[in-house]
Amino acid sequence: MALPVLHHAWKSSASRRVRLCLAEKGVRFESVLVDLTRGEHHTPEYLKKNPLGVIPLLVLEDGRALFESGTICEYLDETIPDPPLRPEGAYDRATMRNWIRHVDGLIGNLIIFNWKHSIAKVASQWSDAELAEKLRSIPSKERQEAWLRAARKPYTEDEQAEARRKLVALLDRMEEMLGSGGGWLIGGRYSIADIAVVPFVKRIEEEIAPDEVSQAKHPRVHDWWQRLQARPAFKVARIESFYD
Ligand SMILES: N[C@@H](CCC(=O)N[C@@H](CS)C(=O)NCC(=O)O)C(=O)O
Repeated sequence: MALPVLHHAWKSSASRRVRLCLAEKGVRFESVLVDLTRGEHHTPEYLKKNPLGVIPLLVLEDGRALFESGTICEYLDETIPDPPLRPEGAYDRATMRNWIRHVDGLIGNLIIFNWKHSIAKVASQWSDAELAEKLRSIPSKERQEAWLRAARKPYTEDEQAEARRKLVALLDRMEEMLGSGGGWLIGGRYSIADIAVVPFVKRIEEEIAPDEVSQAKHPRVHDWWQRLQARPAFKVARIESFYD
């Protein structure tokens, strides 16, 4: 039988979420790696399947396509209920969706740190003509700007400090949510609410503000992070270092 096909990249935050979800569910999938620096997510064929021109994209066994990592994770949880990855009850599920939306809104702050590794290195080598052609194929204004910045205008120290501040505020918010006692962010069990934030915490701990994920600064987040990384799915999903 055909397997679902995941179009993704190992270091892409949104792809990491979907891989975590697939790993928790024990789903086998075919892996198609997308090279963002080659614009493989901006080709007409790709845009037909995901008009947003981003990864991940999950093509189901029957050929239908799904995009948006939070949506894909919810779909997987609805169609493969075991183990459950959404909290019980309509209110907690609604809260989970708002949380994912909140975290999604912070992605621009993560990009500032993530793209300086490989993406900016490649993009800064493009000629003006090459850059102009790449920008034309990008469907959203916001991402056009992100690529332009990567290619020509590195983020300033002030912009990086502001992005770091917003990402640390995410840890503050998590610390508060974890204070309600259940050990996980929403509804007392591990869920897509936790998965949504894993790629952020991984990068905050690795490079952006390592001492903030400490027992001293955010003790509940620190404990949550230890338990999260100990889950077998974390290894299977290959949430690995940006420096490798
Ligand atoms: N809200 C989307 C965000 C997807 C997204 O931003 N993906 C990034 C990688 S983490 C991407 O494709 N970036 C390439 C680009 O913007 O051109 C989701 O959760 O799936």
